[in-house]
Amino acid sequence: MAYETILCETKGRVAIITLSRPDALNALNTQLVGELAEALTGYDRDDAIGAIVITGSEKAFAAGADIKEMAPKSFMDVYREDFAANWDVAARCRKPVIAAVAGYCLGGGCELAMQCDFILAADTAKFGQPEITLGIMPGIGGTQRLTRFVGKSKAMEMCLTGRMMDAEEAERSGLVSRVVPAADLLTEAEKVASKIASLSLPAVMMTKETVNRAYETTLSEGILFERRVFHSMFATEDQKEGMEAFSEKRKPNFKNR
Ligand code: CO8
Repeated sequence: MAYETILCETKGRVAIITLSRPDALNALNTQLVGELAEALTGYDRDDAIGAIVITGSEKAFAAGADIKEMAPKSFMDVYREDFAANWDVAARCRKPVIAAVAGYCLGGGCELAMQCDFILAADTAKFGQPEITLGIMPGIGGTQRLTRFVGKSKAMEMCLTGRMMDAEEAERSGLVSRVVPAADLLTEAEKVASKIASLSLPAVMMTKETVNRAYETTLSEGILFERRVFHSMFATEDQKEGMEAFSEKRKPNFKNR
């Protein structure tokens, strides 16, 4: 499938989607989000893919939603079309999605990265929710997800002032899993994605679903959900294979069943 605003490639069982609107620092517009949704849905359905990486350029993961596209819209326009209602494209993916972030990761770009399962940051990454400086606020989950990641104080300061957080502060605050030198970002992202993609896909998907449950429910309900899913894993061939391989001191040969 030929896209105009993203580039797609696969390496083994890893799919890599690169946001590509270089003239607009990868700002998210309707076309880009549509193409991203289509690519992600395709990879989610593709048995040959075990993990997905979303990345941008050296200068920007994405500098936000496209301000020029949004500027002329009226309240009635955004309300009637329910603008951005389906922009939770990465959050909807059932396979693991890793954001590999270098440079600006702002507004809708930061919200997209936070929809991913974890963020790997280059030491050049800068995170922020600058919408307030445009007279608006985050609109695709930023007020909610950022607060869960970094706590109220930091989230409030960032959303109310537009202050950017550098990679080191983002790691210290729990927004990103790791910071790596910019030159190694993609290699590291591919490495971690291919590690995940080498494991049992049903176990990976069930684990992702269960960790995400922690954001939606109480501790006791979450633990019950975890136990039910854990029990169900004993119905998979991969559980038998994984445990037999351990006993036989060999590498497991997962069949993703
Ligand atoms: N939208 C459109 N174009 C953009 C955007 C953007 N978000 N960001 C950068 N660009 C364009 C610039 O206009 C410029 O284009 P041109 O060369 O044609 O003038 C080009 O990209 C390069 O940008 P700069 O020249 O500004 O590059 P600098 O290195 O000088 O600055 C910055 C980089 C600091 C990142 C700067 O570009 C900037 O401040 N960008 C805007 C950041 C921002 O405010 N982001 C938030 C956008 S609002 C948002 O994300 C809302 C999400 C919720 C939407 C859903 C609502 C329901």
